[in-house]
Amino acid sequence: MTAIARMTDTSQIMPAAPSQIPALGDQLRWVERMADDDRKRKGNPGDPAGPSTAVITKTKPQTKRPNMYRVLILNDDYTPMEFVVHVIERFFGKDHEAATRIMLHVHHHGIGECGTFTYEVAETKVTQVMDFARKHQHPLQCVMEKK
Ligand code: TYC
Repeated sequence: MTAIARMTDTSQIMPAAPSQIPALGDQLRWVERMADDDRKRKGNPGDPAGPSTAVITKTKPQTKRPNMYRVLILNDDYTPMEFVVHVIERFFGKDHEAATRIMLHVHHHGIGECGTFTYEVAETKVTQVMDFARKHQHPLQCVMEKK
């Protein structure tokens, strides 16, 4: 409400009886005082937000960590070890030593992790590995698992 608008609420400024209407000087001082109150509440003219339009600023950062997925390969009796090493190098960016370590882990334990990715990247890796294994007629299996 502006100072001028508040003038219509005469109960705040004037006694009820018309015979006691304040002198013009008093009315002008009242208007000035009300305008001053408004400035204190709203800031100066040109300030974007007054009291009724205040926006509560969130302090919590609006960044969320994405769900992550492990991409795993499974052991089988037929896929050649060197093929598995090649797959791990080619699709998971591992050097020969790391790829060999992962392949041997899978060979001995039945399953092993090639990497951790967001959903769409993990899904793409699984598809690439499965397509590549099928193309070479190996039964190698690749799956993803939510962390
Ligand atoms: N067990 C396979 C062999 O003896 C090798 C192998 C390793 C296959 C890892 C799949 O994910 C695999 N030829």
